[in-house]
Amino acid sequence: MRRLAAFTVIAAALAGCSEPASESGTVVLDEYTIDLSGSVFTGDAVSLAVENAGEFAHTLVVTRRDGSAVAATATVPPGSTAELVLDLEPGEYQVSCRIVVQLADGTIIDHYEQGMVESLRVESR
Ligand SMILES: [Cu+2]
Repeated sequence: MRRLAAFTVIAAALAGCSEPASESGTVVLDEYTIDLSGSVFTGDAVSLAVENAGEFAHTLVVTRRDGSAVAATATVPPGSTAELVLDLEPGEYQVSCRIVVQLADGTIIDHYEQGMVESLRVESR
C-alpha cells in the first residue's frame, strides 16, 4: 500500500498535475486475462499500476463505450510495471489489451479475442 501511494504522487507529478491522483489501483496482465483490483473508481484521477505477470508483452488500453481510446500504456514487457494515470468523467469504460500477433503458420493471436477485456466503472464522488 505504501509503495502504491508513492507511485501515485510520482505519476501525478510526471503528468504535470497540480494535485496528486486521488485513488490508485493495480492491474495484472497475463495470458490472457486482465485482473483489476477494483472495477469502480470514484476519484477525479486514478493511478493504475499495470503489472505484466505473463510471458508475452501486453498493453492496457482504456476505451469509451463507443470504442474510442482515452488512455493507454506503451507495450509492457514481461515482468515490468507501467503507471497509467486516468482522469475520467463518470461512466462505463472498457480496459483491454490490443496486442495482435501473427505466427509463422499464419495463425492470428488477438489478445482481446482471447479474453483480455474487462469493464471499468467511474462514479462521481
Ligand atoms: Cu495482451
